[in-house]
Amino acid sequence: MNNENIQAIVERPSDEELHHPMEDLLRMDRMPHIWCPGCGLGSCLSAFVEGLNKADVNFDKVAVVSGIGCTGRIAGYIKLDSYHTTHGRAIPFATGLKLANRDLTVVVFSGDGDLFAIGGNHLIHAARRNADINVICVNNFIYGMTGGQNAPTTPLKAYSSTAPYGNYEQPFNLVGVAAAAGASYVARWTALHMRRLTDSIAQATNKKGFCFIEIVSPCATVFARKNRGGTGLDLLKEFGRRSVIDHSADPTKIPIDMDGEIVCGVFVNEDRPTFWENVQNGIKSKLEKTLKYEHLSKE
Ligand SMILES: Cc1ncc(C[n+]2csc(CCOP(=O)(O)OP(=O)(O)O)c2C)c(N)n1
Ligand code: SF4
Ligand SMILES: [Mg+2]
Repeated sequence: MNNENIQAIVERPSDEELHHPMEDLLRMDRMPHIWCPGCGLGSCLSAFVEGLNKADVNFDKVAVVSGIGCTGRIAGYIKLDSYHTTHGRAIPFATGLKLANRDLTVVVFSGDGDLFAIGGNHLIHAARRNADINVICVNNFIYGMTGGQNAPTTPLKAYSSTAPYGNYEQPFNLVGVAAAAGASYVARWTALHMRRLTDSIAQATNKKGFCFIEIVSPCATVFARKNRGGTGLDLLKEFGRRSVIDHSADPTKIPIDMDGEIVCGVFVNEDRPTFWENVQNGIKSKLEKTLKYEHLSKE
C-alpha cells in the first residue's frame, strides 16, 4: 500500500482535536521541551496551570519567576509574564517585583538546589519577613540539569555524581525549614497527588503572605539511575506507596529519607501581617507621631 492510500484511509484529527488543552498557556514555539521522558516536571507544570485556573486569577496579573536548572525552565515554557533569573536569585527578584507591583500574583517556581543551596538565605529571610509571594519548590533530591550532583535535599546514603560512596550529609527537610523561618502557608505533595497539589496551589494563590509548597518529583534520569530507582513511573509508584497524608504533622519532624514515609499535607495555614503591611503600619504611626509633635509645637 502506498502513502497516498494510507492517508486516504486514516482519518485526520481535526485542528480542535490536535489542540492540547494547555497549549494557550505554553510557549509552543519553545517546544519540544528539554525535559527527559518520565520526568515529573510536566505534571508539576500542569498542576500549576490547573491551580491558577481554580484560583480564578487574572492571568494578566500573574508573574512567574524561576532560577536555573531543569525546574527553572518552567519560566521559559509558560506563556505568562515570566523571568528566568540567575542561580539562587529568584526570591529577591520576585520580592522586588511584588513590592513594586502590589496587584500582581508573584510565583517563584524553582528547584531544590536553586532555592535551598545557593538561594537558601533568600528563602529563609523572605519567609521571616512574610514577603507576599508564593514559592513552589520541585524537590527531585538532586541537581538534575548539571548531571546529578548532591543537593541539600539528597537523602542520607543516596548516590549522586559527587557522592559515589553515598551521601553522608544530613539533608534539609524543606517544609521544616520554611515553617521554622515563619512561612504563612506550608504544604508538601508529590507529583502523583495532582488533585491535592492543584488545590494547594489555588489556596496559596488566594492567600496573603509567604506561601511555600514542596513537590516531591521524580528525576528519571540522574537520581533514578544513580539509585537504581527504575523509570520515572517506577519512582512515582514508589512515592505513592510511601506517602501518607497527615495535615496535623509537625513540619519540622517529617524529613524524607530513602525508604520511609513521605508525609504530605498542608501543615501551616496562618494569617500574619505581610512585610508590606508592616512597613505601611510602621510608617503611618511614625508620621502620625511627627505630625502630632509639629501640631503641638505650633500651639
Ligand atoms: C552561578 C551558577 N553556578 C552554578 C550553575 C550551574 N547550575 C545549573 S543548574 C544547577 C543545579 C540546579 O539544581 P536544582 O535547582 O535542584 O534544579 P533541577 O535541575 O534539579 O530541577 C547548577 C548548580 C549556574 N547556572 N550558575
Ligand atoms: S535530568 Fe532529571 S529533572 Fe532534569 S529533565 Fe531529566 S528527569 Fe527531569
Ligand atoms: Mg533538583
